[in-house]
Amino acid sequence: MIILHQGPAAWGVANISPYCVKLESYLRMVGVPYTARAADFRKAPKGKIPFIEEDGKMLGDSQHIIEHLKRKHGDPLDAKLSAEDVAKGHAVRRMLEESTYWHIIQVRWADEEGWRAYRPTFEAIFPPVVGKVVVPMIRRKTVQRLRAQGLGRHRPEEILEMGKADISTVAALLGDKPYLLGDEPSSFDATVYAFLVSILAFPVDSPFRRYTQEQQNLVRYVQRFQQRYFASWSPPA
Ligand SMILES: N[C@@H](CCC(=O)N[C@@H](CS)C(=O)NCC(=O)O)C(=O)O
Repeated sequence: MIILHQGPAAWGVANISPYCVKLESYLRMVGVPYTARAADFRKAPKGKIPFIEEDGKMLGDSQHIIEHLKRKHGDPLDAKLSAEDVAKGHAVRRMLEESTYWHIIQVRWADEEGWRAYRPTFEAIFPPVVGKVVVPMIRRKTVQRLRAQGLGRHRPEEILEMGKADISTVAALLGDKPYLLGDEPSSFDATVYAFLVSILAFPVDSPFRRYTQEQQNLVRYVQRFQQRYFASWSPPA
């Protein structure tokens, strides 16, 4: 049984981290059994979440873990995809994980309204006194990372336009299809669902979330995926 080390659930979503939602989604899609556990970052092989423990070995990075699981258990979701579809899925996944991710960070960590909503959720990961001290330091570091990545250097209206362009891209590629690449889900849907639900479920009415909510096909997509793979899920007690 795989042990999935990850962050906490919040806002009715399996995890506060989109990468953790992605990996948990994939495990559910392929039916690989797992138990979830609160991550201890000191054990994280790449210093990030999620990571897994399997036969006493730790493995980090959601995508490396998925590739490992494909090698070990086969690849029922992607085996029949054309090279063009794999390329399309890869491009969307990279965009969401390397670009759209920073818009999620901007809304939660940098924007004041987002931070007011996110802070208590993030603080709850730590013992009470520790959280009050450590979390403001993590916020400073995260905002510095936003600048280092580049997004944090732009004006708010420029950031919004850049985020909207990512969302429009997913909406246009999805179109009326039930899943990103057609009638059946592929592993890429784990990422698409994870990042969209992370935007839509965060309880702040930001212009970025509003724009995403306006893309009806994306909203329906998230509901469809959730119904199929998370109907039996409930927040850990
Ligand atoms: N490429 C990694 C990214 C994981 C990632 O960035 N996780 C964030 C949480 S959303 C994290 O652990 N951040 C802590 C840090 O960067 O120090 C993956 O796919 O697993």
